[in-house]
Amino acid sequence: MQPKIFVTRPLPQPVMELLKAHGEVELYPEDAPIPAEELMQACRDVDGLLVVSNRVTEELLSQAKQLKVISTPSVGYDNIDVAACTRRKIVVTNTVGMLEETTADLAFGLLLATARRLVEADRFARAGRWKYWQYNLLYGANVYQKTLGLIGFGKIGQAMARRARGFAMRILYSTRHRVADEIERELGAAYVEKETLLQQSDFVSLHVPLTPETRHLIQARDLELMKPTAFLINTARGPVVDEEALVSALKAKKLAGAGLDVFENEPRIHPDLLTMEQVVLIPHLGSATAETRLKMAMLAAQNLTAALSGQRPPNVVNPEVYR
Ligand code: 8YV
Repeated sequence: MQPKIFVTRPLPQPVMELLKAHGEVELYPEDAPIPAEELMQACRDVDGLLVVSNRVTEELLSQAKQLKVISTPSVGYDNIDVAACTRRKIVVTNTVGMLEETTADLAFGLLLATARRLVEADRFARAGRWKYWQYNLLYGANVYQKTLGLIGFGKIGQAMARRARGFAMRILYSTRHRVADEIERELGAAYVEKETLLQQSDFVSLHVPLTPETRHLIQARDLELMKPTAFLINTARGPVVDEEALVSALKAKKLAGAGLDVFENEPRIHPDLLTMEQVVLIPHLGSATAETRLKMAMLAAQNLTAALSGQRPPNVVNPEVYR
């Protein structure tokens, strides 16, 4: 009997074809989250689940007695209760290696847009407010030769460092596991404690996964340490920042601005952020290019079909299931 596969979003045709070659595929046809109850129903008799952004809870898993593999086309997997999957010997896979450069492009773009007020300037121009060239119109902040503080120094953090070198930036990083000397030398990055990084950086960019340890990693006391001229860039996960504290700090001018791709309660954006000129707000677009999304979806399908064929997929996030 062919394995049953459930896919929560329409994916590019070659990806769907690959899945169909390996099993009986059922698809939620909208590019929107499937309602939780419907997902639970759909998973009752499936062997493989390819899930985008929906939460995969213990409750869902308890109903999904046949499930052997869950594959997500993302690097983050905080939407999946991985510990509960491991207890049930369900393999969980992600798409590490596919989207880091694309996400770093966006993070650096957000940094530039925030520093140079690009979105505000666009709003100004479109509103017909540009009457004549002005010497002091829409001053921004220099990026060149400034200090960039990277919190989290995995693949995306390091890709940011490579971009920052082109801007002759001084690069600081803080992370749980300090990287090898060669990598520090190659990227010209100095390891410092988070407090030092916050105090010295002109731009603080977040590149950690969301885990219980990183939830609210940036709180009021951290924002307090930042320079009043500094900017916070978040393309990681919204809950890494205490959004209420960020709003208060921005209002009190404890920092100069923020570039945010992710939010604490997506897709809700804090209403006060919506009124602030010094923030750039974009809807979770880190990996959003056609090329990268295709590669992510393809790898997610390959991970899924490998596991269903009894092979060990290359991107297993819970290798304990094989012990
Ligand atoms: C995904 C992301 O597109 O990879 C991640 O962790 O945040 C994005 O690239 C998004 O999570 C949907 O799966």
